[in-house]
Amino acid sequence: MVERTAQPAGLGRGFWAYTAILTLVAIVSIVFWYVFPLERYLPAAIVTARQVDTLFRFMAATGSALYVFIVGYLVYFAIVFRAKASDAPDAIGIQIHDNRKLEFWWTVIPVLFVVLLSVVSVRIWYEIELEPANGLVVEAIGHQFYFSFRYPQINGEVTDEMHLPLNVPVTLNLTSADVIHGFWVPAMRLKNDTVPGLVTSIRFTPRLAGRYPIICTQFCGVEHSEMDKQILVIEDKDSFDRWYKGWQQKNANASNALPGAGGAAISLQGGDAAAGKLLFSQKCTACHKLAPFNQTLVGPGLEGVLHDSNHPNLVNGQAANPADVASILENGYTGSMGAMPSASSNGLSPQDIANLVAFLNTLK
Ligand code: HEC
Ligand SMILES: [Cu+2]
Repeated sequence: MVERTAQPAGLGRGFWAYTAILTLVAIVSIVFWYVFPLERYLPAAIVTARQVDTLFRFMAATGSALYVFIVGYLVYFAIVFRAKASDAPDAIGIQIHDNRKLEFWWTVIPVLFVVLLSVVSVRIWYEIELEPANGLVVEAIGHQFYFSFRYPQINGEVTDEMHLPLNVPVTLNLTSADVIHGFWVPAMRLKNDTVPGLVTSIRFTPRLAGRYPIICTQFCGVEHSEMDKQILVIEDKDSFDRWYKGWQQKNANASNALPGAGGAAISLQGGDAAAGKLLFSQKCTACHKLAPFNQTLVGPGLEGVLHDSNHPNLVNGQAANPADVASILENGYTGSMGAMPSASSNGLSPQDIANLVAFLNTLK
């Protein structure tokens, strides 16, 4: 086998003409991505959607230009340096190694490109993160197979459309009642998974009224494909207020009422400690040990939650009695340790809560 260091071999007669054509095609593809009317096909529903589009255009343009050159030269060399009919059947091409100049440039150019890409992405990510955190706080909870929404001052859950007022900053807290789902509104260009037992948030400000599909992006079970039917409605303040009042009335007596909203307290009669023990192992052990209070996992140890004279009060300052524990299970509580999910995020029925409290009451 003949090996030799690369020689400035002839590139073929048409090489520079071909390079000129590739350059032209690359320029056209770059211009294409910068003039393409993205928003005609996918409206920019929130303030930072356009930043994401800027990143998309940049990546699509540079990606297309690279593609044109790489595939272009691949095809060119395959044709120009193909085996000749006169070559012996077992002939191999000239074996070449080491070309300092080439190796230098094919290292430096991609590195510069990746650095540029990360600078552009980090700047855009920063702008998205800087979105104001105040304003309206809404929860979206993934279920098999729909999303439900909770709003301050609306009892229970909103289960069809999600409404948001124009130009009001929103913090959307995401979690799941069963398996992992993905909350995605393409028109917002924002997406996040909803994970059971975990609350994550995305922040944004709606800027364009309209109706936009919400899509689940994690394969979450047999009816996953049905999770593209719900709509995010962005509308002016008046329409939003009307919708909001409508749900306040509709849900006035919803079973998982928020504290102080006049909802009935959960009946703890007939709590089944054995059923509660099983449920505890399924829904609570990710965050709680059956150990003394100070043995924290995510939340405190719960062994003595109802019978520990060292801890007469619950984390929310209420006395440690069954009714107040039930209230924490129902409404959730966010304190110094983090977020204890509410019954709707944990998927607990009133009977489940009664069973859990009966179980916790047996621990001493
Ligand atoms: C995602 C983690 C998480 C899950 C899941 C979770 N909890 Fe909690 N829980 C917490 C955190 C964190 C706290 C403390 C909140 C604080 O004060 O910061 C807490 C507090 C509590 C308290 C009050 C304890 C006290 O001493 O005041 C009780 C009772 C409780 N959880 C019961 C449960 C039960 C029952 C379940 C299962 C249905 C459960 N939790 C599931 C995180 C969790
Ligand atoms: Cu899903």
